[in-house]
Amino acid sequence: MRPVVIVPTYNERDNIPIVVSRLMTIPDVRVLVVDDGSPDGTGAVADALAATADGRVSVLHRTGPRGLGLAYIDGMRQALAGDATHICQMDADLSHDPFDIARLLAATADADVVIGSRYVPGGRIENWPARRRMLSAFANGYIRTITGLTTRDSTSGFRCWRRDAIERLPLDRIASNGYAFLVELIWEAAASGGRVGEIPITFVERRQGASKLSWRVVFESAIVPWRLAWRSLSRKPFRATI
Ligand SMILES: Nc1nc2c(ncn2[C@@H]2O[C@H](COP(=O)(O)OP(=O)(O)O)[C@@H](O)[C@H]2O)c(=O)[nH]1
Ligand SMILES: [Mg+2]
Repeated sequence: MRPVVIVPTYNERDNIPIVVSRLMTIPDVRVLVVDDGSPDGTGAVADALAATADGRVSVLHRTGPRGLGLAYIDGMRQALAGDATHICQMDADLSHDPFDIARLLAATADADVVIGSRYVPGGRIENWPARRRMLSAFANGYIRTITGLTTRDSTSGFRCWRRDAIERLPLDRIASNGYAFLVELIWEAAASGGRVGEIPITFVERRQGASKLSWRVVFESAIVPWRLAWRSLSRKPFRATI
């Protein structure tokens, strides 16, 4: 296995050294930090980590428009240009336990993508206020109802993919830029017949830095499931023959 863990960062200066040093304890793991010109200097901190990591850490400095989805697409393209056999996604704020990467990778033996899930038996959330829990639970129910996805945690940013599953994704056609990107990607994987697995994780709310969840991003997340529902209708075979 030659896994690459993509870690998108925006103002994560205090968190990224801890995340990277924990990931380095997992054999064979390489890290790709994708920074969007963080004003707090996260990019330079990541460069310093890369300089002392024996080639296991690299940094992609994005200069285009900021966005979680755009950062991941550029990161995935860069990982695919190398020899990665598995590509993982993980937040930089220590909400995702780097040590869980080993479990996610092992589970890709039976799935094309494995989600670290808060909403399967054994999954947990620590330190989230009631309104954030409600928003997340509502969002996942909303997504399942509208799109027909059966995944319990489609908004989780903690996942490992087999390389071929990422190669099959239409990365140049992904429309969403914010957190809805995570949903769109899982939907595309499932719609093309991919096997989506979920294993329980404990998600711990960040202690350092601030969430980037904004009303613009929430609004996009409300719209995208309807677009995906439309996409699934327009892809049905009976439509294609008209
Ligand atoms: N490169 C990049 N990373 C981002 C952007 N927005 C959020 N992130 C990162 O995505 C991860 C999740 O964001 P976070 O604000 O913690 O979201 P929350 O956990 O849903 O509150 C963190 O590692 C952020 O630094 C962005 O526009 N560009
Ligand atoms: Mg977070």
